[in-house]
Amino acid sequence: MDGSHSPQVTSKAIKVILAQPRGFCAGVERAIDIVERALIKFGPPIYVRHEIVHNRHVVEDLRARGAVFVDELDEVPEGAMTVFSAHGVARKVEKAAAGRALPVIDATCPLVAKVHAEGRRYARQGREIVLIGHAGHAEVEGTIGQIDGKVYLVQTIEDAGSLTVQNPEKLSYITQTTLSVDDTRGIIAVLKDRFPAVVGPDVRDICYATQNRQEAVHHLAELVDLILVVGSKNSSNSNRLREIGAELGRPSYLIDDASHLQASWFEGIRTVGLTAGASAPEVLVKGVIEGLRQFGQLEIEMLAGTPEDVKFKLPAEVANV
Ligand code: 10D
Ligand code: SF4
Repeated sequence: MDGSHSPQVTSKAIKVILAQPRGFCAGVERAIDIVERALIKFGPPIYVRHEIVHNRHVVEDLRARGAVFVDELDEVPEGAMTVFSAHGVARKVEKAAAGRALPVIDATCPLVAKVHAEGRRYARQGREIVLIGHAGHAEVEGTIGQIDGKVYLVQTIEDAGSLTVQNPEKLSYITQTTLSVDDTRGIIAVLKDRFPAVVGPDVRDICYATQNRQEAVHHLAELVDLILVVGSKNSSNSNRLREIGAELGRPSYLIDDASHLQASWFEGIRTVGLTAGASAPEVLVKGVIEGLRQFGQLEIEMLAGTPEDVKFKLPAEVANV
């Protein structure tokens, strides 16, 4: 491909290497599909508690089509069709919806729900639970609120180093699905060192999509001078991709779309790595490629990466739309 049609093209050549896999995961595809199908089946407005996924463009697009995003259920009118976001909700939110007899479709990713179930299982075994994750994140609030019993939130190695628990012999841990695999391994190592009887899934709560996209950035960083991650500021998994690029010594930028590109980033840069978080649509990646043409003639290459064929079943309420 070349950019010979663009009047802004310079003679500089930039190689763009696309990470593989990148962009939408199966949980995000399913969550967006649920809202789209609910709009078709029930008609607007469809109320969505929290952003369905953490992507500005996805949210704006669905809003334009009749989705109404609310922070809390008390903003939902009586009887209105309500969708819970892919990040999951606390039990009290489910109960509040049931108490008001709101019709609900749950778009919680099955892999987030699996972590909820794992935490509940540990609680039934009489274990206290350490949740490794980020304070204030929707998934973390949902997971804590799905588990009866003591849950300690640990965000860093330092937190793990200073944690005190009631019974170290009955301790378990679970994790948020979108963490850095390397950081999480470090935190688990400290927990195991301090509480040898602790049980947990190692890093397997970090979902396949998160792990594959991180691995692809590791590979990308060996080949490029700079990394662009398409994703929104509040997207945990997208932030982790940018961080990994930076930790591997490559200037790395998290951008919502091509409008965020800055000319100064590309001075002296010959090779650009491009990836996208699990909530970022591919159309935005295409837009960024188009946007990059203003900085030079592009040569585009695609990395080989772990193939993904994960697909989750839709909830019964919208399965036959
Ligand atoms: O912030 P995040 O990475 O958890 O969410 P985002 O909506 O960006 O991506 C999908 C991931 C989900 C729903 C958590 F599993
Ligand atoms: Fe599910 Fe993983 Fe996607 Fe989160 S990032 S929605 S856990 S598949």
